[in-house]
Amino acid sequence: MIDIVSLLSEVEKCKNAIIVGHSHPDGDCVGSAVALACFIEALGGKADIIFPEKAPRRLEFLLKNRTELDALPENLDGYDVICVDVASPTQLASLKDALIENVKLRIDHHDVGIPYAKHEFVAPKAAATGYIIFELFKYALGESKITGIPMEATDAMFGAISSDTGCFKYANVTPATHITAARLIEIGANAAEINRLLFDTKDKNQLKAEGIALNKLETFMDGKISGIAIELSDYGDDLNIKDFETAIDVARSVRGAKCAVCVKASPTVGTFRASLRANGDTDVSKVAAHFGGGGHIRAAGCTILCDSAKEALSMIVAELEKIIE
Ligand SMILES: [Mn+2]
Repeated sequence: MIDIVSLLSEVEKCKNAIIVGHSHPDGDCVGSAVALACFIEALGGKADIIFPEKAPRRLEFLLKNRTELDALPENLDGYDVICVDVASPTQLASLKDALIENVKLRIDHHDVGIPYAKHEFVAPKAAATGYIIFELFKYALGESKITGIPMEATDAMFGAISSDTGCFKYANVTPATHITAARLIEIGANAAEINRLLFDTKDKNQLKAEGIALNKLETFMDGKISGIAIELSDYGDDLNIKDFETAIDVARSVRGAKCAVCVKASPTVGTFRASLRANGDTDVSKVAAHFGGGGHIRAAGCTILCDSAKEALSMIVAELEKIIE
């Protein structure tokens, strides 16, 4: 684990924080940002939240009554910028240029990444960044720096951990993950409702997108790789790239697939977003890194510039074939 004592002393100095998450914010990123905002407020400070793009609708419940900033302040003097769950500067996307020289703290659990903050607190063994925020709450409580854990933070941290572990299903889950989840439930986290909203609730458009993804499912290397390529034309009139966020799960669920890839055309012509997943020990973050992206061993992503999603998919499959046994 990280040095929680130094982390707390650094966070205590952040009286007017701007908490920043990564592009395409996920449940861990949103939940960790909310929980950290609650923590800084509990210490008597102020905290705002911003992501390169607004949190997707399915994660809005984690924000409760909090609003995201529409834009960064023109001048960051007097603000303490803290990044949560952001592995590398490229993940700051549209906020990168304004922030890159100004990030005071990075709280994260990605082991592959490029350091960019003045103080880096990275715990690769933590299943989620939300886990680290809970460590912070527990330590501060023990030191009587705060008087309690607000329910908003409890739910946000449970959501963060559940989200990054695929509802406690992924290989990143350790006994410590379950113990932490149990503690959060003990102090009131609405576990069943949060898990239902995270995993068993889908917009109609998302289901429609999964249907399209299913139709476009292909396998390679005798079924060891499953892939989906979503072209701009697949979006039709009513779908967009965000509706295809869970299409990767369709590819990942194919029996025998060691690796799954989903490539989606971005609205910017010639730009394709790829998600990679491994069902075993194949390190897909290496392939993502080959294309300038990053992530974890079993879940990673990258952006590829080429002519079609299909072409991007074959480029990735060619790299995966080199590392799959
Ligand atoms: Mn995370």
